[in-house]
Amino acid sequence: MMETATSCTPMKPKDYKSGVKPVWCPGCGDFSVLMALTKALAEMRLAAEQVALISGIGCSSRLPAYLNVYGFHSVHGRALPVATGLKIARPDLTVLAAGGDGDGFSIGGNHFMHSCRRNVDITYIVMDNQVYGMTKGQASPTTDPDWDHSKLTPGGTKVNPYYPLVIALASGANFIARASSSDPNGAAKVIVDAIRHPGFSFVHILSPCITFRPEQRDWKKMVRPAPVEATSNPVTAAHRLMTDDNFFLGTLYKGNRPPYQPDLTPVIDDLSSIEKDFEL
Ligand SMILES: Cc1ncc(C[n+]2csc(CCOP(=O)(O)OP(=O)(O)O)c2C)c(N)n1
Ligand code: SF4
Repeated sequence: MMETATSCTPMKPKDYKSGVKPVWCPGCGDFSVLMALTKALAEMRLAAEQVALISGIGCSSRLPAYLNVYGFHSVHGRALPVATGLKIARPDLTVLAAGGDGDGFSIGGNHFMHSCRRNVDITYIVMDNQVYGMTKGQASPTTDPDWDHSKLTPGGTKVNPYYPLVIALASGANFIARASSSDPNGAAKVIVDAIRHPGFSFVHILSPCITFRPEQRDWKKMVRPAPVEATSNPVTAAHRLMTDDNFFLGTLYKGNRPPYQPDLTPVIDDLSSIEKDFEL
């Protein structure tokens, strides 16, 4: 994406905060994602009024309230269509979408695939904690089959998880990266890279839910930088993404597809002839 507007004066990460105190549980990974996002916006020197953040529903989707950029807390699974419409109508804005794994891959799964395919120039950040945090711990599409949450899924779901990075690549996303809330500086770098890359950029952030999945605190010991540079070859990327262990971090794929940005000039000014065709 081109940096279409920059602030006149450099802003500090804290200048992008709204002042609203997050209601997340102390220790939730989403705090670090908020920090990473403010660092990324400051690094790019984007004016707050040139950025819009659209979310769905969930703990992670509360993010827009905590930033002073334009924000819209939409409905469950619908962040991407709203963000797509906004970017098409206002190509001058830096448009970001954000949410959780339940929001983005379950109810919003169809929008995820088609947003990758459509390749509008937006950046989609998913805070994956492999659980529905806000609704108290149901399994999500990325939950392991044997995760045994006593009352809700005794013995586990026994259903294989979904691999969002593989789905993103197969559906046509133009940029794919993984970050971790345990490394906010690394996450900020990846977000900057994602915003700068044209087309649909998908940033998968491992962000533990310490309340319903306290064992995810160990993710910080498991994540590590990917041992290779990002590739632009989708075949190479497919092989890497299908064989990695979900803990390699960094920008993993950078494609070359031109973004979709339709011409907004009205094709027909006068609708009366169409109305006539449909007259009863
Ligand atoms: C149409 C609809 N269905 C279900 C819900 C209930 N609901 C609210 S948040 C949520 C799960 C959110 O999980 P996730 O996206 O993983 O985010 P997290 O809370 O873990 O950050 C659900 C099912 C809803 N708000 N709207
Ligand atoms: S329930 Fe989980 S995801 Fe939600 S705020 Fe608490 S730790 Fe974070």
